[in-house]
Amino acid sequence: MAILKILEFPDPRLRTRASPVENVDDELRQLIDDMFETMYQAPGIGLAATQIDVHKRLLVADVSSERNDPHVLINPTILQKDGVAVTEEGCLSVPGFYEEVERAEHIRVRYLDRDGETCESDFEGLLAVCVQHEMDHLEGKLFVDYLSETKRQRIRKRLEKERKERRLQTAVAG
Ligand code: GNR
Ligand code: NI
Repeated sequence: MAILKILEFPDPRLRTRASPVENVDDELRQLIDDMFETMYQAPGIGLAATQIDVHKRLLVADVSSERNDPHVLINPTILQKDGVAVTEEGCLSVPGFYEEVERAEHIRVRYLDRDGETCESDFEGLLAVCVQHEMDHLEGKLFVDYLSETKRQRIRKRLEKERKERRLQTAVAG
């Protein structure tokens, strides 16, 4: 198991469109386990492969408070969307910022599970929001893209400033 490094906005690699997974094998299952470990320790409710610089169509999620309801979706496609849900979203790739985003309330998704079996599931509530947020990552899209240009720029500038200060601090300490 391993904790993987999470890319942060505005890293251009977060804009990569992920490619379909061709083989659901032991190597992929190792990556899935590492993604869960990374998501749980962050802590986050979801993680897309894009965020750890792996550009494959793969996401993990667990929105339960007990952290015992893991979901793995490989090559997900949305079959149906219904209703509207507005949620205050955050993102491990945009640390410290939370903004309201409008998504579908219910979704039906087709995907492969960790055994490579085709599944269809209905998701609602926070899990539906999370799956849509993660599927956006696989398209190179971030929740900040739903905000105004002004808000997005403000977030980008603050994160760039924080990163610069962290670099200076490391240089002094090191
Ligand atoms: O941990 C996360 N919380 C969250 C809250 C509301 C809507 C979406 C999310 S996903 C996020 C983890 C993450 O960045 N996944 O890509
Ligand atoms: Ni995210």
